Amino acid sequence: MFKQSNVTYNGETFKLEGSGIQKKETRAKDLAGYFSDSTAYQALDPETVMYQVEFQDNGLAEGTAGGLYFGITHLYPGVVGEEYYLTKGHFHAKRNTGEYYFGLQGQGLLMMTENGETILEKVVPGSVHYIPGNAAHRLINTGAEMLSVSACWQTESGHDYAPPEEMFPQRVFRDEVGKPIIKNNS
Ligand code: S6P
Ligand code: ZN
Repeated sequence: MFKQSNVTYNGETFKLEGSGIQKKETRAKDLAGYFSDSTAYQALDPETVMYQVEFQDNGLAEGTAGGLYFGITHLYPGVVGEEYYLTKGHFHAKRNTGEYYFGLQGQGLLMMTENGETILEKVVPGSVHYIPGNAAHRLINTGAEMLSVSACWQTESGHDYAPPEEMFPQRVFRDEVGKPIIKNNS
């Protein structure tokens, strides 16, 4: 017999719809220590939603071997001081488990760092990104609209939120003409 999936992707809203969707919000208060300009960070309303992650609840517990998760991250546009809004970023707790990202909406960057070396890939609608299993990774919204990016990762990957300065030696700022520039952490 034919069966309908309980989750659908809506290409107009860039969101998941249906039953069995889990959502997680990350607010300004959750990002202490992540931005270089601490004065500008303190000036944010702590309840400001910076990004939302939605993913299909497929019933698998994190840590289960052999499974996959599918989700979408929606990262708001903006700057803290001159540093673009970003996701925390993480290693996978189980190293050497890769991940795919796929750009849906907006303009941004995927920052990947492995052994101190940073790669920044431009994320645009339709761009496909492979994240190697040992790379710390985060999204950065360099555009004026929401950055929405889908992701597929292993259920056994987990997340290792190491201190940001240990994961990412570089940062991305808005320059005087509104273009992204890369700076080393001092
Ligand atoms: C999970 C995948 C994404 C991120 C999401 C939020 O492996 O990489 O779903 O969890 O972009 O980022 P973060 O760093 O706060 O988990
Ligand atoms: Zn990940």
